[in-house]
Parts: sequence; C-alpha cells; structure tokens
Amino acid sequence: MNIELIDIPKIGNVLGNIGVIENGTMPFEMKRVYYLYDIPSSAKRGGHAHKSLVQVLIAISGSFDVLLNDDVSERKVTLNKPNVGLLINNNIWRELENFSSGAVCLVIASAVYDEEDYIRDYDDYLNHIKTIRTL
Ligand code: T46
Repeated sequence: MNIELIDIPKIGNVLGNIGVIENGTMPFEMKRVYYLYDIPSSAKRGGHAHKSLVQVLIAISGSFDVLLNDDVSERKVTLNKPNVGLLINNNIWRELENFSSGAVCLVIASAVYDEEDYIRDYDDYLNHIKTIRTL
C-alpha cells in the first residue's frame, strides 16, 4: 500500500520540543494546512479517497486510528506522536476513528480544497481503482 511513516524534524531540550515543517520537509509541495479538533470520541471522519491529493496526517495532540484500504490490502495505523507523519498517497480509501480526548489531526496537503478530487462513495471508489489499474 502506498503509505509511509515519515519523521517530522524535532528540536528538543529540557524546556520541551519544537516540530518543524518547512519547504522540503514533505515529499511534495505544500499547498494547504488544515486541522481537525474538538472531535467527539465516537466520530468517524474521512470515508473517502482522493483522486490526486497527497497528504500527511500528524497527531499533534492525542491519538487516533487511520484505517486504510486500497482494494488489495487493509492497514490500521495509530497516530500518537507529534513527530511522526502518515503520508497517504492518492487513490487510497481512509477512515479516521477512535479519537482520544483533545486529539488534534494536523494535515499537510499537496493541493487546495477541491471537492471534485474526492470520491466519497465506496462503490465508486472500487470502480475508480479498477479503472486506473487497467490503464
Ligand atoms: C481527509 C481527512 C483527514 C473545506 O471547505 N475545506 C477544506 O480544506 C476541508 C478539509 C474541508 N472542507 C469542507 C468540506 C466539507 O463540507 O468541510 C466539510 C467537512 O469536510 P470532510 O467531510 O471532507 O472532513 P473529513 O474530516 O471527513 O476529511 C478531511 C479532509 O476533507 C480529507 O481530505 O483526508 O480530513
């Protein structure tokens, strides 16, 4: 599956840590930053794939699970460290759940928001993935 855990550079000392993300830190050009917060523990976010968008998810506070599926394999990744990012390439179905109290999911994205890039129906996703595999 086309995902990867990446290290977020950390500057630390006895006074605490600084996580630094700047041009060149991500394996793509950063175009947008957004974050999910005040998420009820029962909430399930995501439930879609992106045709083109690539992004990195970071649990900058608390923890949550990311369920990933590319129609060939399934993975569950628990994010709980502010210095670890989950790179999710395009055409991967993702769901986010099991948010801890105070969890914040920071997302660094390769493009600005475009609803046309989303596939929000799972059957549509399966059809899409079959089509691109036969190209
Ligand atoms: C993803 C996960 C991790 C905007 O208008 N601009 C934005 O930049 C975003 C991210 C969302 N929106 C609107 C679109 C919807 O009307 O906010 C509403 C909620 O978005 P969505 O249902 O897509 O939220 P999540 O948490 O399910 O998904 C988001 C990202 O959309 C998605 O790319 O991978 O976070």
